[in-house]
Amino acid sequence: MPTPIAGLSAWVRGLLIVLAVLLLAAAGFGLHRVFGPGGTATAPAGPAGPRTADRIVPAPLAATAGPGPGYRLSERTAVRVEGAGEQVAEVRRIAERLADELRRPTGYPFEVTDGGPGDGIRLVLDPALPAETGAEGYRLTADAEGVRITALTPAGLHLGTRTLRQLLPPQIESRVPVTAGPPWSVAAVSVEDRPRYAYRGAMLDVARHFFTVAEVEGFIDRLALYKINYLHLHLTDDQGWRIEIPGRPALTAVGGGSEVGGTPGGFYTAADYREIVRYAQERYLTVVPEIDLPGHSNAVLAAYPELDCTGSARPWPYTGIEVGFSTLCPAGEAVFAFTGEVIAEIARLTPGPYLHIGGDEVRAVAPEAYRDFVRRVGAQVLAAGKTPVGWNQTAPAAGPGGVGLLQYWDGKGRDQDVRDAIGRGAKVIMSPAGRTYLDMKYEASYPLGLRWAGTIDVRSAYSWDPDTLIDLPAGSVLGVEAPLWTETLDTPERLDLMLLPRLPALAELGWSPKAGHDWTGFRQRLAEQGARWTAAGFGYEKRSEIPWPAP
Ligand code: TNX
Repeated sequence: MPTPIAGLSAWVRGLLIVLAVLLLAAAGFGLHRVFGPGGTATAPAGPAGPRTADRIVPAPLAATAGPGPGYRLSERTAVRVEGAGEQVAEVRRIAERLADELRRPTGYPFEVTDGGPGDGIRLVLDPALPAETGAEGYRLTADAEGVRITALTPAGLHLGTRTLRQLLPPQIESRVPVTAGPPWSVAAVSVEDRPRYAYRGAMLDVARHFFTVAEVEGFIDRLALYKINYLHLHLTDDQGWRIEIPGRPALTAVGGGSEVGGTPGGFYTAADYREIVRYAQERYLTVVPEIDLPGHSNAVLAAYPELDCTGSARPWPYTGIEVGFSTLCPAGEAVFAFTGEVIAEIARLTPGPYLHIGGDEVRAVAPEAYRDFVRRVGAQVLAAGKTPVGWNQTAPAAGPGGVGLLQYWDGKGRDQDVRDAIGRGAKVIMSPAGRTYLDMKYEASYPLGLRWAGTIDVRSAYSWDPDTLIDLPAGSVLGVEAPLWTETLDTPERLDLMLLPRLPALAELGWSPKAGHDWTGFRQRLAEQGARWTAAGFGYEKRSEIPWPAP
């Protein structure tokens, strides 16, 4: 049957087809919201096409594909800093770091300049942005003229640059020149973004196995990709003490020299620790140091046996993985002199607002004595100018003058204690072991990790809501954290296998609006992160739940 256009001349037919294609393209690329509360993603462009905003992890608050071809980086692309006031120097440092990251794979010079006309990547501090943009929000637009990131703060600009990297092809993560690379293009887009929670953390246990400064910095690199803003370091435990304290040399001389399995361990000098803090800060992560008290303290008891008044110490070195046996003497001036010295030094070395005092799994002390101990140590932390953080067992000691922030990890019927503490003014970080513990196995047969809190595949790491997992008053959850305990993890390669791909699941719960959470879309976006990790030289576990593209 002849179609209605069959009778027209070939020329007119051609014109109609071109018009139809243009109309379809306009409908597809028109101001279409790809993410937003309850929004859905548009179909992703093919792997070779420019990367669109529907591929970002964690998903932004809102992203709109723009008209036109977007922006292509070239030899002439400059990074331009705009704004006035004292924060401009910091924006310049962000620009320098972005330029440096882009130079390595592309080979382009990426000159950093002040404002000026012309195309390029613009970082703009804009006090006229709406207040709801907040301390970490940003806007990013890309069109043929370039990329423009605006924010109220340098932190917001930095986070915008993390999104920009995800809008470029995966090879942009390469630390070495990419010779046969793709075009370095960003699709036309407009992104508006800010986090759901102020606290998005990950913890590394450097006590069960020690990790060097360079290895911790590598860990920070992985967190920074996903807008994680707190690094909690578990610095002390039964198997080792990992930070130098002046006046208490045996802590490291004795307690630093071993780890799980009996290998040599190690510790950080004050300079090492400051370097970790600096590296984290440069990537807008705040270090939260943890000194675990009064339990998990066998290394202290080995170094200073006079602090053991209950006879809880095991012979040193303790290289096993049992928990809950050791405790410092819960009372007496000698123990508080010790905790006071340690807290003062850690507070002195730490610019961030928090100091974690542990408080978990103390089986050898009666509840009253435990509560009084935690209160007193909490007061020492406050006197040192920091907010005390404790695992949820410290809830009875939380409130004014004591622990201000609880890290929720085990249910065990203690939820009411947490609610009571919230009633006294405490806030909560959600780290439920069965969802966020990155040392749990993916499945029972997985060779690494533990399984006391169950197995955690990527889907279960993603499919829960920090606000409602337990019944808490609205507004009491400050954020989320994924702890990585290292009883079974002794190399950075093994850390990677547990961290990736589960960390991005937690990062998205912490950053993206709840209404946009969607496993089907998330696993698609996560699949594309694999090529980024490979380009960056990061290992990951190729879980079959994720539709990784064929190599
Ligand atoms: C529980 S969670 C612990 C740690 C262990 C971890 C192993 C918490 C506060 N305590 O001491 O390393 O389980 O998964």
